[in-house]
Amino acid sequence: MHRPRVIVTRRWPDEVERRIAAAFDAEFNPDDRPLTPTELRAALARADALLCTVTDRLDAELLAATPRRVRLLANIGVGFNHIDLGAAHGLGITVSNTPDVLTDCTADLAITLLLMAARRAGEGERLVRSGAWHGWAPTQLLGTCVAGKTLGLIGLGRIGKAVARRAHHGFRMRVIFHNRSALPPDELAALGAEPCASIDAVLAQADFVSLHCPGGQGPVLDAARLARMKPSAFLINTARGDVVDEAALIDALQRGTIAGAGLDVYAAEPDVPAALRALDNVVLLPHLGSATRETRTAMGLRALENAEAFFAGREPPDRVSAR
Ligand code: 8YV
Repeated sequence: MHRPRVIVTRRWPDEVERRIAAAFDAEFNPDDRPLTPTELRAALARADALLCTVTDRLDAELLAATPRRVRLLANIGVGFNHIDLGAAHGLGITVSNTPDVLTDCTADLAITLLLMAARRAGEGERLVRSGAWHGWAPTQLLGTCVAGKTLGLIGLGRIGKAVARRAHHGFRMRVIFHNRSALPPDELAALGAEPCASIDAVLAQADFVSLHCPGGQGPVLDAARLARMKPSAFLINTARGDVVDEAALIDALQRGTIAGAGLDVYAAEPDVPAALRALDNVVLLPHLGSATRETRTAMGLRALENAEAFFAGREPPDRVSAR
C-alpha cells in the first residue's frame, strides 16, 4: 500500500521519530540543521506532509512555488506565525498545531522568568560564576517581592490561564488581565483573575506584565504602551518576539523607564541584539518554553496524530482554521 511521504524538518525525541517512521514513508533531519528556503521549497515539492516547526519560515511565496505536492503542514508547536496561514488555506493546504500538551511547561517557564527577573537570579548566577562573590551582605542584589504584587496578563488563553493559576494560588499575586473575548465569570473566579477593559488599564496597574497573545500580528507593546508601564515593573515574554517592539523595549530598559525583563523569545531568532545582551536587568533564555523531554515528545506525537487523522480521511483534531 502507498504510504504518504512526510518530511520531518528537525530532530525530535527518538520515540517520536520511531513512531513517525512506523506510520509513514518518512524523511528525517539527523543533523538537525534548520532547512534553508531552497531546501524547504524542495521539501514542499516532494512530500505529502511537512512535520514542521518554528524554525521553518513558510511564507506565501515559498508555499505557492511549483511543483508542489504538500497537502498538510502538521506544525510541531502551538504558535504558527511562521506559516502564512492565508496562503496555505488559499492553496488548499491543511495546517495543524499542537495545543494543550505544552501549556504547563510554558507557564512554568513564564513563572521561572518572572521569579528570576524579580530576584535578580541571572545577575547572582553570573556573580558566583565570575569568582567575584565575596560573601553575603545585607544589601547585596536586593530584588523585588512577588507576593502581594500585581501580575498583568495580556491574553488569557490556555497558557495565560495556567500562569494566572500559578501566580494567584502559588505565589499569592493579584492577577489582572485583558483578553480579546470575554471569559466566564466562574472560570475567572476559580483562577483568581480580574478582567480589565483595555491593555492600557493592565499596564498602568501591573508590577509584572506577562504576554500570552499570538505573534504575527504586529507589536502589541509598542513604545507608547511600554511608556504606560510603571518604572518599577518587569516585562515577561514567552509568547513571540514580535509581540513587543524590541528596539523600544531595549530603549525602555536602558533608560530605566521599566525595571527589567525576562525574555524567552526574540524578534529575529536566533539573533539577540547585542544591546539586549549587554543589559544586566534582563534575563535571557533561548526559547525554552516547551523544552522538556516529556513535552517535546508529547508535541511530536500530537503532530503525528494530526497527520494520521488527515491521511486516514478524518478531521485533524488540531486543524488551524483561518483567523
Ligand atoms: C516550541 C513554542 O517549542 O509551541 C510554540 O509555539 O513557542 C515553543 O514552545 C517551538 O516554538 C516549536 O514550535
